[in-house]
Amino acid sequence: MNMLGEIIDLQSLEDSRGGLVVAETQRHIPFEVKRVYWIHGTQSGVERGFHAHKALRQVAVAVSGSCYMVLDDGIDQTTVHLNSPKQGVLIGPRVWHVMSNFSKDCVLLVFADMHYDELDYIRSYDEFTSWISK
Ligand code: T46
Repeated sequence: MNMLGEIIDLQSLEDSRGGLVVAETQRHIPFEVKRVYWIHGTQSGVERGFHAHKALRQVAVAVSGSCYMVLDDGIDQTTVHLNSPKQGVLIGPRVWHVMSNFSKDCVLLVFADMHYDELDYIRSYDEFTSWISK
């Protein structure tokens, strides 16, 4: 069982030309990556997420800009400030999550261990709390 809001340090290489960040499967990303997507151009004041996944495991990295993510496992809640291209947050299954306060330049890159499947989403908080208590 992973810690709620576990931060993953990626490999960061910097020289006089700038930075290069590496995310390798098993070394930094604790699963085989099946899908990568990114969220960009989020308007000011917009909140996203408001769901949990039944089985999906993900790592989210703000490769540009910043945003906040609230993670809630039904018992504990934690807030993570994603503001570095060198770190990601692990979003386990059975974790309700909400992203907010996106900076204008925020690009939130997400590594996922399954292809997209809407049936894996729980998009109602009431359904989430009753599902995790089963
Ligand atoms: C998550 C957080 C961090 C697809 O068709 N394929 C995909 O791979 C994804 C990720 C989404 N979609 C569709 C589903 C919706 O019709 O794109 C639309 C927007 O997705 P959603 O409203 O779920 O976006 P967010 O920002 O609320 O959540 C996303 C991911 O969907 C979710 O898995 O954990 O980012």
